[in-house]
Amino acid sequence: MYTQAMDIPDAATKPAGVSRTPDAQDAAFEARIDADGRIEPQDWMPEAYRKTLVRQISQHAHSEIVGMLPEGNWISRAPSLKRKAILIAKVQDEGGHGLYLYSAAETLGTSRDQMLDALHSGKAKYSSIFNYPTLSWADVGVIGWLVDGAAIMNQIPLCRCSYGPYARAMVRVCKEESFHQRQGYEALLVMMKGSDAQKAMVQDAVNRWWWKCLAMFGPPDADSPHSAQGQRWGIKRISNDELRQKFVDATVPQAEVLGVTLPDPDLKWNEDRQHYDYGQIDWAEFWATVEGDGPCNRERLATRVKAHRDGQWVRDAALAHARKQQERTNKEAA
Ligand code: BYC
Repeated sequence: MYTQAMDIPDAATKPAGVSRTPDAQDAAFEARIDADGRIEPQDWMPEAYRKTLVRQISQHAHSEIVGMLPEGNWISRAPSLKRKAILIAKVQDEGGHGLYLYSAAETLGTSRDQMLDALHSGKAKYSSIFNYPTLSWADVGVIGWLVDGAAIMNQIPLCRCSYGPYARAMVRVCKEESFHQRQGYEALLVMMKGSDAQKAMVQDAVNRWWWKCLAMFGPPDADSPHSAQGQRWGIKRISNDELRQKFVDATVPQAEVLGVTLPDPDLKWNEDRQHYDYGQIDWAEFWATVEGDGPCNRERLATRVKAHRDGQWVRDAALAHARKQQERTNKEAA
């Protein structure tokens, strides 16, 4: 899909037979970025740009794969066949997103094995949000509404990321995330028309997930080591704080329609700013979770490592099949 073999060099790559000096390569890259152009796998790029993308795209891929676990827990306990079918489709989509993203990261010269080793050894990060438990069926609806809602807010600007394969993968991912968000919100709307116990279950889930979703956007801009350079390179288009604010502004009216309270006494419309003000996020708790000490970090990682080990026979069988096919082709060609 991302093969470079047939690509014709263009403005930012060296013309055939002409070797560019490092300064000229750098200038061509910067000019392309300044012109809001796309960088493709065959283009020269600074090592720091490549590393930043490998870090972000692989963390994003890990988040999609680990993100299958909290909701996957509920597939066998979904309250109806309809909800079960929707949930299976959603969790399967997340798996697909992980695979596109691993493929996009591979175009930067890293291997799937290297990325998975980093995840399984605890070196690589994945989104903090997936280290919290899903305690009731309402959590599945709230993950769709708030977690996928936050994910879309963060990911729409990534469709314009300067790195082509990542930007293109994000277009499809965002379309699917939009379905995920709607199915979650619709499931909650149905519950909020139900019994008092169902309404209480939704409110409890909102109370537990709200603050974690705000933290998902990453540290405040002033404490975000990668933001300035990420924005300079056109990888990040909108800052962590700006996206968080957009998410709050979009979600408050949705909560009103749903009939739930967002658990923040400081949440109020600010006429001067034309935005909602909101309270303090617990950053100590966020960092503890990111560093491996959240309620489910160990369980999530252990589940992924076991799944990978249990899948070894599938990888072995696929390789044996590919070898056999190759031998047959070679024999026929001989
Ligand atoms: N959790 O300088 P910063 C989904 C780390 S999956 C953990 O702001 P950056 C879904 C950050 O990595 C959603 N770590 O960094 C799936 C960095 O650490 P390192 C996943 C976090 O990269 C299933 C350090 O903090 N989405 O949609 O400029 C079901 C400093 O941060 C978090 C993506 O991955 C966090 N929340 O900005 C449902 C989107 N936040 O690497 C839904 C792509 C920050 O130096 N990624 N850190 O060790 C991004 O947009 C950016 O990487 C971030 C962080 C906004 C997340």
